[in-house]
Amino acid sequence: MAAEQSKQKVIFDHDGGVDDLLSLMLLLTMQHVELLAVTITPADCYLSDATVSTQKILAMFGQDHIPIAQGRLHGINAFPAEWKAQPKICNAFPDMLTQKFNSDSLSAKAADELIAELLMQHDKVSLLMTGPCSNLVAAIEYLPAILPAIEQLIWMGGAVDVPGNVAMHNHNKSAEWNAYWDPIASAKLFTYGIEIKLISLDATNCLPVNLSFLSDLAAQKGNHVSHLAGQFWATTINSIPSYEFTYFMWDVLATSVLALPSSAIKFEDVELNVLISEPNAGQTYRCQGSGQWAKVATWVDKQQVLDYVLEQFKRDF
Ligand code: AGV
Ligand code: CA
Repeated sequence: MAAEQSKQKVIFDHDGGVDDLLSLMLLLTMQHVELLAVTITPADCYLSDATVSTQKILAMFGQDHIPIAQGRLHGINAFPAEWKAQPKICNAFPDMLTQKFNSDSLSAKAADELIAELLMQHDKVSLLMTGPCSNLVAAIEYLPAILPAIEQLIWMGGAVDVPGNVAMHNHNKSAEWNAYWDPIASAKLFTYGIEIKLISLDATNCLPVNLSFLSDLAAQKGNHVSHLAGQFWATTINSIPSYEFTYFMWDVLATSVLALPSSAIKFEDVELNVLISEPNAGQTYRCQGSGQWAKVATWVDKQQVLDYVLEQFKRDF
């Protein structure tokens, strides 16, 4: 019990992409984390696929008592259908097909309701979000009293001093997709005074998935988790030939922030605001006086992140 109390409490909200699933695996390797729940945003995925993947990964790590809740909110700007379908293949790998899971762990509550409920019951909770922020924003709008329970929010989202990755007819590429999906929620997120660590494209751009890293991971494929992670990452190598050609370790970097030493990542305090109208919807920009201060990751020790991921995936569960 005493050991449990000293653990870092985390609620993880993801949106079912391949790197969201890898992030869940990485999170489950972290001995210092007590995972309170996993909630799913139906953004860069199909909700049913993402739910099964989540249930099976939790079961694989012997953690299938952890509650899961599905999001009921949909952003204004849908993800391309090809991207949403991409993680489907993860559920088709033999290790995933044969994995049993606990269907009781799927909560009858919606994601925003479960987040609100848990933040009423716990304090000093870290939120890790690797998709859009709509579930959290809805929870706060419904119950602002939960705000003091949030110790920090680590969010993979935004692009501050670098171009975004939204390439749509109504956009000028100034935004990152998680912030663009629901730009109104993204703008609200920076009004509550939450301690936000923003893992934006500024930091993730240095971590493309490449064969050198995958070779290092393959060298430890005798380990079950490394083997499955290698298969998941392999599906991103022929990154969907629409809009963009490189798959990055976006969410995996954000997840690593829970464990990386301060020497491995630099944050800059930036006053930020979010635009909500096209062609800039979801753009996270530096402002003066009208925004909220956030810690934006500006530099990461790339090798330290990769070494950490390799080390964690080497462990047996
Ligand atoms: O913008 C990065 C976010 C991350 O949370 N997602 C993918 C990651 O899960 C959207 C995204 C950007 N480019 C993509 C994305 C691509 N080429 N394929 C799939 N998703
Ligand atoms: Ca994601």
